[in-house]
Amino acid sequence: MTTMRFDLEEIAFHSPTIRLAGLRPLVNGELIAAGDPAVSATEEGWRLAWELNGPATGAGFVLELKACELPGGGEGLEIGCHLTGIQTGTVIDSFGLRIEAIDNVRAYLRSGYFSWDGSFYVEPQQLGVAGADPKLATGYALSQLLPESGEGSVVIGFLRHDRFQHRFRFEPQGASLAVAIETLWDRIPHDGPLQSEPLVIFAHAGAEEALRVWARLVAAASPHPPRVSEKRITGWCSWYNLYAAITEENILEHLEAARGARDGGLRLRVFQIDDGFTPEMGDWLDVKPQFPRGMKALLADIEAAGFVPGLWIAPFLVGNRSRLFREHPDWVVRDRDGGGPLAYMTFYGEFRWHKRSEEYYVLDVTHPEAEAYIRDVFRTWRHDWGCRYFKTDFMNAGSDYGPDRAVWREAGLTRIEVWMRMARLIREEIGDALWLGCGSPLFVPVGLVDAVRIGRDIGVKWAGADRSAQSLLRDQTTRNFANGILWQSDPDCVLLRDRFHHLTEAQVESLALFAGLAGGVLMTSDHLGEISPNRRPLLALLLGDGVAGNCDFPFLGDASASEAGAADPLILQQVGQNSGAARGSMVVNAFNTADHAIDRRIPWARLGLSPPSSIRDWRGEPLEIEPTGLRLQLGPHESACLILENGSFSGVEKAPA
Ligand code: 9PG
Repeated sequence: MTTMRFDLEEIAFHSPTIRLAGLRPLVNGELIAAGDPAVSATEEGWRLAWELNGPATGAGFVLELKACELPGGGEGLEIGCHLTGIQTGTVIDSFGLRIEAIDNVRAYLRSGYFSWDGSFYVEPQQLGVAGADPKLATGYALSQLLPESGEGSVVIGFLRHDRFQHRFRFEPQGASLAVAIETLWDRIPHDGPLQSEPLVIFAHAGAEEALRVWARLVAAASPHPPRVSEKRITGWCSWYNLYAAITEENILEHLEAARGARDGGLRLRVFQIDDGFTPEMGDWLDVKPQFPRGMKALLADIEAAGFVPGLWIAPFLVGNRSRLFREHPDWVVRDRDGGGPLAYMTFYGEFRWHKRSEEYYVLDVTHPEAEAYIRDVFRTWRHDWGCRYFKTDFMNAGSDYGPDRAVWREAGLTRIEVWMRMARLIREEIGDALWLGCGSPLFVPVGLVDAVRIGRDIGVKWAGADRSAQSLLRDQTTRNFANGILWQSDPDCVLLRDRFHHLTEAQVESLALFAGLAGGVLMTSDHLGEISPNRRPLLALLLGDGVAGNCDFPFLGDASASEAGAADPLILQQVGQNSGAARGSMVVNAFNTADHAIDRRIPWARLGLSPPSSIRDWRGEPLEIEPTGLRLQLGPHESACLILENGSFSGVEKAPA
């Protein structure tokens, strides 16, 4: 059993591989402890107490440590972090713990706060490089440390996310790594003692499974139990084909096509109209003339066709040209600097995102009238218009700014308490409708949303940081662990059409397999009557029986298979099928993300398997079985999606890498 222990002499955490030493209190980003902590035993563990100086002279910083049981077995440590004796009126932006020396770290997980800001492993030496992306040095909610030598990982993360934002700042420290782990207190009033949410630290033999353990702890600590339904969210969304050029006519044409495909056996459930039907952000009850009958009649048509009708909204956004802003300029969040409206997004040039506004502000949900308005919007959409699937977008507009930047009508709330007002009211108004959070904090809405977008927008090209395939490859692997535990994960729509993109046949197929096999949200924007006969079976395979599932990325965080120091271009995905007709079979999808061909043999034990009795590709073509391992010969960006039969796969223990 892998355990994490605390060494009282050294004042350090020890996993079998990684040591974390040099603990220092941080208040408002500054190290303000005088000397070493006084250590004492408590009923449950230990108490470390520091006396503070600087602006907090007379105050104390306390860490309470105790053992905690991990779901699935094993023990970790739970850390409570407190400030005591801080004078009322002392403004606290943040406080937490700095760990000065983390040894034997090959890489750490930089976990982005919301859908679009990415989660990926960073090697500490990348931080020192001039011009390095500043995102590398800052993560949120949790981190994972992978050892330089030895196996397994260490996870450090907070248990609750519905009151504070938690920040991890990384810094190279000689040959080791330092991290500041802070609670963003956001200047809320206090009368002396300040307490953080519990932080856990534990060691684990695996990488992805370790992150799942954290997700289960978060699920258990959540004030609302996670909404994880058996039913997978599948369907059609207008954005990635029609974009903003939607009209009642072309929506109905796509509806007919979707109905035909569904009646032909494809498990399509939701039919969602994306951005483009409202004239301005904020004016959510107005509809463009392209929808002459309004949305209610159109949603009724969608319902009558047997789909769950869905709509897109960006509830925090208010365009400067909206009627809402013209009539209620006091309903938006103000910028502390200058007192004008805080601009979350600006479009001063030619590109104006198919609307008129130059600036987008943030709806101040702490204003009672603004709250009443946005409640009315959700209530009307749900109960009058008949919307039963909500894609709420740009949700990070409500979590990006703290009180150092933003002024809300009601003071004294953390940014996350403000965000949660919006999130709770949405769930209250939409009842049991389905809800996908997009551009959304990942862990704050656990128990409120049904699904979360886990990456950036899909595009029509392979390479690049934005609207390309490549960012999905990165974010889907590092965020897959939460799928089915905290919510269904949404890798964004899969592109299936034959024309109007810059992707090769191999790329389209690989990307569809990669997203679809994950078992969470699976939507497409393409015209379902125009899917070519050779892609249709692929979509049918991926949609399966409509039951939500999950997959493993068994090589996540593994450097042993890397080519010449670079990250391994081979992504391996495994789906166990322990139910129904597929009992005893296992799907292994091998995706060569490199620009060159690869030829590999993966030993069966590394896949946690014995040699199967048969292998066929997803089209049914049989493959030769090699006794030593799975032979993979893949062209650039090509995938092999293989179905392995054996009859005894369930419960096979994974061999160590
Ligand atoms: C609708 C889209 C889709 C998509 C979302 C989100 O800055 N921008 O101009 C910008 C445009 C679109 C966008 C993000 C940023 O994408 O992820 O699925 O719903 O909005 O406008």
